[in-house]
Amino acid sequence: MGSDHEVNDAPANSRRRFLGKSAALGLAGAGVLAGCKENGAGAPGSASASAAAAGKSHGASKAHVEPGQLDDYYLFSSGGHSGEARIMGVPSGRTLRRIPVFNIDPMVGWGITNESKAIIGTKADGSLKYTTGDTHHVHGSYKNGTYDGRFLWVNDKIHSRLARIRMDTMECDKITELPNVMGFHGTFPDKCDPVDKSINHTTRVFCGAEFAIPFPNDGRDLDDPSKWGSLFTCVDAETMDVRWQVRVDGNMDLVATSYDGRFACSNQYNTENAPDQAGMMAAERDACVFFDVARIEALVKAGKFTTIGSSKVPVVDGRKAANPDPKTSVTCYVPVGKNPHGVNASPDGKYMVCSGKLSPTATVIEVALVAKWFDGELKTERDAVVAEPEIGLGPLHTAFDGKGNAFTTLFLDSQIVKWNVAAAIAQFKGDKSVKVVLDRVDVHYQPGHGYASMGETREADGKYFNSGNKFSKDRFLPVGPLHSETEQLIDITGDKMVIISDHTAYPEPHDAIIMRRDIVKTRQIYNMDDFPNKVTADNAGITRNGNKVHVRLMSQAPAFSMPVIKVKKGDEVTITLTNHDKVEDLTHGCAIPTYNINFIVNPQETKSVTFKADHAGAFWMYCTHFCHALHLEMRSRFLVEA
Ligand code: CUK
Ligand code: CUA
Ligand code: CA
Repeated sequence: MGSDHEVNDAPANSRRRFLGKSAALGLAGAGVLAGCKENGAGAPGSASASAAAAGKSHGASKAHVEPGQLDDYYLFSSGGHSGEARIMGVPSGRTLRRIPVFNIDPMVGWGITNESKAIIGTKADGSLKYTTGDTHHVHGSYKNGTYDGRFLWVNDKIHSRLARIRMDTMECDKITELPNVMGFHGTFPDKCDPVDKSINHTTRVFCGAEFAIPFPNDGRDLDDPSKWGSLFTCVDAETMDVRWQVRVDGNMDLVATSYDGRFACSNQYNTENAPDQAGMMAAERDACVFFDVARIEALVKAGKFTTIGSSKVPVVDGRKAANPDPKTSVTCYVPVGKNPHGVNASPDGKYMVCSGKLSPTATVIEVALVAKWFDGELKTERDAVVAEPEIGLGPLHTAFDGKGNAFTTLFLDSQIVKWNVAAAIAQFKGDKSVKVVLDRVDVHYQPGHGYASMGETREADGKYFNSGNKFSKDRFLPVGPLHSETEQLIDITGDKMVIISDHTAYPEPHDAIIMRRDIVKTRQIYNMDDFPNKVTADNAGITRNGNKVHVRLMSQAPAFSMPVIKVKKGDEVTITLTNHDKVEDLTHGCAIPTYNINFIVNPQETKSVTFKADHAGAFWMYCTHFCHALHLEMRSRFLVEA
């Protein structure tokens, strides 16, 4: 096949140097990507494809979870521009749940019920402020350097919102819109407090903004992008209020946090601060910016901040010009490869790895050396870099196995490369005898995020790596011009990576985490008393206040508590429904034709909807969720008098 992507062919990369500007521009071009199918690695029949096929027969049993058996891990995934988050089982790849967050989901009634609308946010007229979202990164709350199973956070890149999902119910309970930023992309919770070491759990969530905008963005400075800027934001993990922001030089992309709590950091691909693509690729190096959290908060406490527009959030200046002395600086810009992508913390807490994207390298930054720079003991920021191995073309994201090895997705090479961090450091020091790249495996095709089981915790266990591929091309039955994405699960327990299964993903997941199942403790049913508006036999029925009608309804299989509900045209109707069934998994639905009402209530749960009764007639309010042999008969007459 004439492929130069041989498995284990480390030297193949040595002849590829940094991508030139024109080649890099081609990155975005369809030609380059389309070419992968015909000529690229892993095309059907190539050596590497047969290697993958061989792996399949070997691995099929490893990914197979017998009927009735449970997976060992949960996979919590972003859903991209679907606006949702998702839960899958690992290793089976079974889809377990979709969690609506920034999108509307009639299955559960997200964006339809009053309760979910209040979380998403409404305009003065009660309609939703936004109905779209773009989720990229899901991360869990930490305790002692590993997941504690309390919360997940997920970003919305379109409208710069951070959402929290409570893991006992796997539902979004808060959404915060970040002020004065655009393109909120990377997010990561802290792992402990930078000052008070007794606080060894997540209390802050950090958010990086990709796009520069005018401050405030009210129509000023439209023709002068040199005045635009980006802010790094800290959100309180409990209250979800925005605590502070930092103005930076350049932009931010992905975010990572150190295990000691001192730093958050973000890779920057636009240190040039350019408004156009050519300008964003002008510099040979970009940076990974480190934030000293305690110093930022000391400045906020001392009142050394500004505010922007109508926002009251303190904004600290983290630009280089405002921070000439490392000993007092709040930021440290460590030079890394050209236009880097992900930044990931190694599970031993020692390193941050920035993937090169337009450079065929990964940059390894030692956290302790960054701390030395902040103490004034390091000559240059670059001295914090302890390795920069060449690993392949288009490195995007790196995961770890907890045994000293890193696994990086290579977007252009359509490969996962396994490399050893200690060997890379030795090589950087001048040892030419070490083998840095240990293995390569072709994936299908163009991987974006890759993540390992428990890989972003101190409990990284080196069992599975999932490659989130952006193109599936020929991997699945064709379903029209829009393809499914391919998620490929890789067994990383041995020296060689083995692809053990393909599963599909609706476009388009970015990052995800793989969490051991014993950490996740969900409720079986809701607690009725958690809902202040619960409906019981004491308050059920209809009450009227002027033209406001409140229908308090109960469901218990196979019936709603009222067979007939009569209102008048023009009434503002609120229906509050409490599900009195206590049996696990016994969900009822409530749909009203013409009125666009559709939601469910799980056992012991209460939800409400409010709408205007503007059509006279008879409407069957029916149960949508198959609940009983008399499910089809579970309906009431909603009558609207003319
Ligand atoms: S990003 Cu999509 S593959 Cu939004 Cu984390 Cu890198
Ligand atoms: Cu209740 Cu179907
Ligand atoms: Ca750049």
